[in-house]
Formats: sequence, C-alpha cells, structure tokens
Amino acid sequence: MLQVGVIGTGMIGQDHIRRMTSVLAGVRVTAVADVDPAVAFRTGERIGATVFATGEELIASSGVDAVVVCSWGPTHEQYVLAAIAAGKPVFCEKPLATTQEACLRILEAEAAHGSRLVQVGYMRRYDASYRALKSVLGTGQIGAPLMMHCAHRNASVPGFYEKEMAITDTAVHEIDMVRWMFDDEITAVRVLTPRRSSLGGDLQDPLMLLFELSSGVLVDVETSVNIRYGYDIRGEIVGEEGTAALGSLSPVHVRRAGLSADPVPADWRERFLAAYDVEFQEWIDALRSGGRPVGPSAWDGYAAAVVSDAGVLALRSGERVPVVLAERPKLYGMEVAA
Ligand code: NAD
Ligand code: ISE
Repeated sequence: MLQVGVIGTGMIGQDHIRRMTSVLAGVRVTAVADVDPAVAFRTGERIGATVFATGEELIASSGVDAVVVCSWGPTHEQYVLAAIAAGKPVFCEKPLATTQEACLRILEAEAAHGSRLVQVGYMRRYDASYRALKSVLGTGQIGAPLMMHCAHRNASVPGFYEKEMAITDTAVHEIDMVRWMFDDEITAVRVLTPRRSSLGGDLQDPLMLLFELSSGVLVDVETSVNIRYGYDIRGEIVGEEGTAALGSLSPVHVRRAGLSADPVPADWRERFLAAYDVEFQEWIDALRSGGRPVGPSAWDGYAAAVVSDAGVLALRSGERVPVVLAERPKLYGMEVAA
C-alpha cells in the first residue's frame, strides 16, 4: 500500500483525495497539510489522516512514502524541492512552478538526486479521447499533420484570475498536450486579442494563441474563460489526407422539442474525471512496482513553463516570440512520457 501525503486540500486536492480514498487501488492518504488549518483538520478528520502544520513536516514524516502537491502554483517549487531533498516521489499539480527559473532549479535538484522523482499533473495525456486522437495520428491514416485547432473554454473563472492566467493556468494544458501529441517542441508563440467578452469584466477574454512546431505544424488555441454554457475542450488535427477530432463524450444523445443535444460538462472535474483516475492509478502502480514515476516529467514541466513565458511576452508585446529551451539533461532522455 502506497502511503501518500497531500499538500493543499482545496478543490483539486479534495478531488484527488476522494479518488485515492474511494476509487483507486494500492494507495492510502495518510497525511494532509494546508496553509488553512481549518480545511486541513476537517479533511484529516474525515478520512482519518494525520494533519501536519506545514508541508515540510508532512514530507519528512515516516508515514508518507510519496507526496501530492495541490497547493497554489507559486508554492509548488518549495514543496517539490523539499520532496526531492527527502528522496521521496512527488506528484505536482500543474504548473510545475510559476517561473522557468524555478523549474530549472527543480531540474538541477532532480539531476543531483540521480533519478526521476517528479511527475507533473498534465492529465490530458491520460484522457481516452486524446489518447485515441494520438493513436489515429500515429497510424498515418490522415497523412502528415499540418495544423491543429483547439478550444479551451471554461464556464467561468474565480475573481483572482488575471488575464495572463489564460496562458499560464489554462492554455498551459494545450502547451503540454501539443508537445506530447506531436512528439515535437513548440518553437514560437503569437497571441491575438479578439473583441473582449463583456462577461469577463476587465479580463482580456478570449485569447487566440498560435504555436509553431519545429516540424512546421501550426496549432491555434482559443481560450474563453467566461463562456457560461459549460466546460468545453476541443481539438481537431488537419492532415494531408483527412482530419481527426476529439469525439463526443456523451454515452447518450437526446433529441427532443426540436433540439438535438449532448450534455456539456460543468467543469474540469467532470470532463477529465476518468483521465485523473487513470493518471493517478498509473502513478501509484509505477511507484509500487518500480519506484519511479513514468508520466510527465520535470523536463515537461520546464518546457511548458518556457512556452508559457513566451506566450505571456507575446500577449504583452503583440509580437511573435521564439521559444528557447535549455539543453535537455540526460536524465530525461528523448522519450515523451505517457
Ligand atoms: P484551491 O485554491 O481550491 O486550493 C488550493 C489549496 O492550497 C487551498 O486550500 C489553499 O489554502 C492551499 N494552499 C495555498 N498555499 C499553501 C501552502 N503554502 N501550503 C499548503 N497549502 C497551501 O486551488 P485548486 O483549484 O485546487 O488548484 C490548486 C492547484 O491545482 C493549482 O496549481 C492549479 O493550477 C491546479 N489545478 C489543476 C487542474 C487540472 O486540471 N490538472 C485543475 C484545477 C487546478
Ligand atoms: C484550472 O487550473 C485547470 O487546470 C483546468 O483544467 C483549466 O481548464 C482551468 O482553466 C484552470 O484554471
């Protein structure tokens, strides 16, 4: 049984605790910590886990074999570094860290440890539709890929959400997905600002991002974070001989009263429910069998941060911004995980 400690028991922390306590096999949540002690105590009491005053104390505990970091992005670096220093595997929700410099510090620490400990929560790699799309691409049946069209739509976002978060917090999922889907790197980013939605207050919403890949493939990503009607994730690849798109998720299609309708998920928890389950079960199984994570690595977290930084610069300047990655350390090989 893998004993897991969860740092950050907010929205996604609770969701991952629920799956580790009542859905998945081979795992037990033995410890929790949150900067808000009331939230941590309520959670600890409910699931019978030890509550620690700080994430660092949780990481040091002998009752914790592996750590899950679900706190706010700017706090990820300190906990990931502490887990590496303790030699414990750590699953960090996206983003790995909020600056590429912080991601580089994590890469250095993991390289000094000598083997992989870090996995980053880019769950789209575990989603059945994205996996099926990648598999169609791999068979060559639509020919060489030329373009991909993506949309990432949230019904609404919290009050603290700022315009650059459409890139660093939202489109960062497409950044990782695109690198994985095409086994390629993004080499430049442009960001266009369409007419502003009146539903987003001062937010510059929507945005239109354009990624160039080293193969010449172009990927456009619409982010709309006040779309109201639900959580809608789209992706279509245009190849030389055909196209392939993410399919409908609904097991049932309803036609009534002059309408033909599929339900739209409310949020990421509903849309990626199964993907998070697979992501965590594969992580748990990997740690229990070989002791090493095999999903999205610290390198993937770093690469996403560099592209995301380029996107922020492109948004501010209106210019095309090239992406320059550091040399990939040997530890991460050339494989694209999961
Ligand atoms: P949230 O605000 O609901 O929860 C975060 C929790 O972390 C809060 O309870 C807060 O008190 C706690 N916290 C903050 N600083 C802390 C610290 N220094 N030490 C310990 N606890 C601390 O946020 P959320 O929506 O659950 O997001 C958390 C992380 O998960 C973010 O990095 C976010 O980007 C990521 N996320 C990923 C997905 C996904 O689809 N993979 C979806 C949502 C959120
Ligand atoms: C949130 O943090 C996520 O990661 C969701 O998957 C994404 O859709 C949302 O825009 C982010 O704020």
